[in-house]
This record gives sequence, structure tokens and C-alpha cells, in this order.
Amino acid sequence: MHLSRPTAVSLAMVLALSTLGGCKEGAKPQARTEATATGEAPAGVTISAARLVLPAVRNNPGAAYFTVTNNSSGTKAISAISINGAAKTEMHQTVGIEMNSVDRVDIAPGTSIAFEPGKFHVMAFDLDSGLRPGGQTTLTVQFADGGKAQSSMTVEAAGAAADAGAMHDMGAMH
Ligand SMILES: [Cu+2]
Repeated sequence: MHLSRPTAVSLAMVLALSTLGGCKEGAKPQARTEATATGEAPAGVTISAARLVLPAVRNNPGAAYFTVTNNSSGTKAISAISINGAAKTEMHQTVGIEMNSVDRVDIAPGTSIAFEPGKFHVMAFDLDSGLRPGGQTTLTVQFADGGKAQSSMTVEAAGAAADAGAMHDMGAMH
């Protein structure tokens, strides 16, 4: 999806997606994910507030939210996300009422990027049935320079995250 579409068409797109019962997968799925962190966490990079919101309807994608802070002296580029128990992930950016698939997210030195409802988010596909509300899993953030940073992430039921998970299931913005 692209930004140039007129609003009326965009709305039609969202409605079309909602009839499909889920968030549409991007045209460029990333490789199957493995949350085995072999790389070193980049110095000065930290992850906080990581959570995975389960879909209200089984087999729909979940949504992952977290904050990455870059206290190093250079820009860090997030290139991929892995979540234990999710076969595949995509980074998305919500713009207006649309969402776009993004390949990388740059974090300038001394700043943070929040993946949160209405902004950047990660969609997690083909979730393992062992992921239960109240549980924990592991988030791995991969950087373009080859480094990886990991964090534990809490698993939440769709309703526990206010409207974020529910809106995801409807294919609306999130
Ligand atoms: Cu999305």
C-alpha cells in the first residue's frame, strides 16, 4: 500500500481488508525467523516494554510493541524482528488509516523509537499455540550492521491491550 491513495479509496481498502478477517500480509514476506541471537547486542542499544498482543481470533496475526533506545554515537537501523513462537514477522508503519510494510527503521543517536499502536508495529504471523496470555516469549531485534539485541516480552490477550489487538483483527489501523 502506498501513501498517495486518496482517502476514500484508502477507506475502501481498509473495509476490504476487514472482510478478509485480518491484517494483510505484505508483498515481501521476510525469511522464516529464528530467534537465535548469534550477534552481539550493539553497544548503547536497549529494548524496553516489549509485549506481544495475541489476536482475538485464532490464526490471525498478533501485534508486537516495544521501544528501542539508541544511546550509541551512530544511527542504528533495525532490519528485522524475530519473536519466539512466531513463524514470521513484518515491520509495519501506520500512516493515517493505512499501514505500510517497512524494511528498516533508523534510530538516530540519542533517540528512541516506539513501536506502538498507531505508529510502527510488528505483525507476528503463524503464532505457536503455546503462547498464552500472561506468558513470556523472546523478542530479537536485528540491526543492519549485523548486531542483535534481545528482550523478554510479555504475552497479552487481545482485550488486555485496550483496542490495539481487536483493531488488528478487524484489519483497521493499529
Ligand atoms: Cu500491520
